[in-house]
Amino acid sequence: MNGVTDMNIQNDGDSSNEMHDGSGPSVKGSNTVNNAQNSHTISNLSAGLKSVTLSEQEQSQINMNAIQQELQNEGSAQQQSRISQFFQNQPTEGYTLFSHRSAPNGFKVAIILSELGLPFNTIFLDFNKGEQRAPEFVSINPNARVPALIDHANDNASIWESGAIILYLLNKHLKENGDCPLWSNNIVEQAQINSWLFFQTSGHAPMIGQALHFRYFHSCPVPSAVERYTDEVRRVYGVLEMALAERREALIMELDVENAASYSAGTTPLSQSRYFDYPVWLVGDRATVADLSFVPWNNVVDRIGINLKVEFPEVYKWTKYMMRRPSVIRALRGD
Ligand SMILES: N[C@@H](CCC(=O)N[C@@H](CS)C(=O)NCC(=O)O)C(=O)O
Repeated sequence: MNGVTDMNIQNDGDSSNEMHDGSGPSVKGSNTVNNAQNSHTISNLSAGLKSVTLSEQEQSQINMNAIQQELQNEGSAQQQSRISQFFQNQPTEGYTLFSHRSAPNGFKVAIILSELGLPFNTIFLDFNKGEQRAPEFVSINPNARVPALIDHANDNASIWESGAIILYLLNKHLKENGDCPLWSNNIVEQAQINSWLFFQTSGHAPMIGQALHFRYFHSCPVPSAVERYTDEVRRVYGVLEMALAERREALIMELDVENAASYSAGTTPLSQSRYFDYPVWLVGDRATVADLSFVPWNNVVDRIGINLKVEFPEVYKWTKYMMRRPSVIRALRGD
């Protein structure tokens, strides 16, 4: 932005007519830009601007800035109108999910909505246009990030933070149906599911997010940051791998009874069991939100150089099973 110093405007000391249009020089009273050559005089721009002389180059820069500002204003008016329009005329039923085309946290919620068979529409915000900072959106998510959800059938109740949204959907489903396939009626199991869910939202997603940031988007290379966050993601996957491997061992011992003794003695490797590729889940004997919340991030982790198939085979099998579920496929497609 052009400023007083750039334009070398001299203040005559009269501050009563200060003006600033945001795109050009800040000018006060009778200011003069001194340029020996190629200068001309602009007058009558405002009562406060009596005489300012500018070089042609400076003048064309000002014109360019003014045009850019106008285009920006136009763009932001359009963007606000899309979001404003929605908020002024909200649906009366179903859910609206605010997401972004490349935001795993948004797809996480879409997967749960889809799994529960709930009717929802997705508004994919345009971050380049700053739609996440539109006042109406910030009024439902003070953190100005996706995802956020509106439950139109419940007085347009709005919820933000992916974990909180998921818990809302589970509790509502449980209350209305007396049961929820992705959750549990048992409070101990609920706590176990929550442990994994909180681990996902606080330990898994942010570490991958930081690793991606330092690998691709940071303003300058910081190899130590790339290494630290990638290592931390590997540590997180180590925790998951161990938990799933324990579940696998328990399952094989339970179902492969005739070979259990040789597995225990270590004379036959577990990989020879016909249950070695059988699906296992973090809590209980079915997929819950503990498992499904990891899917969209597992789907992008190769971009930070982690090969799940090679490095974390149980995590890989687990992810593959979840990725085959029709509702997960639909949600990841953005349907
Ligand atoms: N802890 C939040 C994280 C939300 C978040 O960071 N969302 C990202 C996309 S995955 C976002 O909206 N970024 C927009 C921005 O940084 O302006 C959650 O799980 O909902």
